[in-house]
Amino acid sequence: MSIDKNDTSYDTLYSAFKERIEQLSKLPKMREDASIEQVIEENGFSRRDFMKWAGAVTAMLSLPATFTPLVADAIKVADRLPIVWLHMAECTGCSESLLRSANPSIDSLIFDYISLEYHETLMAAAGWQAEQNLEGAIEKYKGRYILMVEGGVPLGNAGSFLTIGGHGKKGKDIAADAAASAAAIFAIGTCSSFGGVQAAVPNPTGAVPLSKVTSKPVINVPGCPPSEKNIVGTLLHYLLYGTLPALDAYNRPKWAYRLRIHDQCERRAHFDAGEFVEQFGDEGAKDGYCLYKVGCKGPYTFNNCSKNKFNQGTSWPVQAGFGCMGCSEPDFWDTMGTVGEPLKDRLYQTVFSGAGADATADKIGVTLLAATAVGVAAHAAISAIKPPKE
Ligand code: FSX
Ligand code: SF4
Ligand code: F3S
Repeated sequence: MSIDKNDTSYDTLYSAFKERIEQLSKLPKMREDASIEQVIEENGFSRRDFMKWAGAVTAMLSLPATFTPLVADAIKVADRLPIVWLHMAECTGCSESLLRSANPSIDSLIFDYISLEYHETLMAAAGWQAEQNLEGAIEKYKGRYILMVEGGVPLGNAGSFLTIGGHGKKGKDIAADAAASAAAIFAIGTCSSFGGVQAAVPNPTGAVPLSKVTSKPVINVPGCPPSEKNIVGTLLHYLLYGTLPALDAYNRPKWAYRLRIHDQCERRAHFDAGEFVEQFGDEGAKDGYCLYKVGCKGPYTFNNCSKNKFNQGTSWPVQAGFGCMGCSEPDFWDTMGTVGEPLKDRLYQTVFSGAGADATADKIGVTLLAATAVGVAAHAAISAIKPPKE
């Protein structure tokens, strides 16, 4: 049964998911050593923890709670989808956000469990063997594997950056060839989605988003790094639906990126009341006031960080008291102004405005952001008539 996007009834969706999980479960198991339940249990999580996690992911994907057992079942067949993970120009923070933790979360364990057929940070192979592994995985799982790419693709200097392997293949060609035979393509992190830090002015390596080296659809999962939940959730969504998710104007899954940081922020009441941190360490900071005046870019940024958080769900930038830097927006290094200072009424413009934008309600164009800027400026003005908290 394929999922009819016009039939939104949950009964139909439930049956379609069930059928898809059954189909996937018939594919060869790629991990013979252990089931995901075993892996989770061995790492100190109970079945109750696992179901609680599945319930949270179900809600995150905007599905009703009755779908929780299905989400849990989907995880059990997650090893049936082979994954090729490439590193382009980046800091490996995206992989690190999932993998390098003393106490792995359920998301990290799942990431570890899925069939990573090729991942340069994790695999033992090097040189010729690594190159062969990649070519072998692409050939063996042609049209079936999911391609996840971390990092921008440098096109400068005739694309000679990231030339690796025995055949001296260029990074841009490795990415383009892997994309050509993939069933689905996910750009993991802001670098892969939008170019990221290396694409910041003056962009010495000519770094571009992954979508510039393939004509196939690319789902962007930005954030520098993205949360582990948004990475695993994107995979799960594909597992369940078998199709690409609804996307916003920048090809980000709407289930994760449709709302602004500012609209889901625990400090929002202080913003509305005109109560701002005036400088780091002041009394307002101690009382958890709004961070807008010390540079929070939450009003211009679309992401679900306050819900998912980082470091095993312990905190996120605003909770930590620094504010949002806009890391899931295109070209945030260049367009979000000075760190620690507000954008005020400056218009937020990106090279993507118009080019990649569609005409949906989530058009993150100048109009919306200009309106936001006015709203922000008006609220910030309230604090001018309220004495700052000493
Ligand atoms: Fe780093 Fe990933 Fe930032 Fe980029 O993350 S955390 S520079 S988004 O590609 O490794
Ligand atoms: Fe939260 Fe930042 Fe918005 Fe203030 S400006 S309410 S800290 S997102
Ligand atoms: Fe990035 Fe802002 Fe979230 S800086 S991690 S989008 S709070």
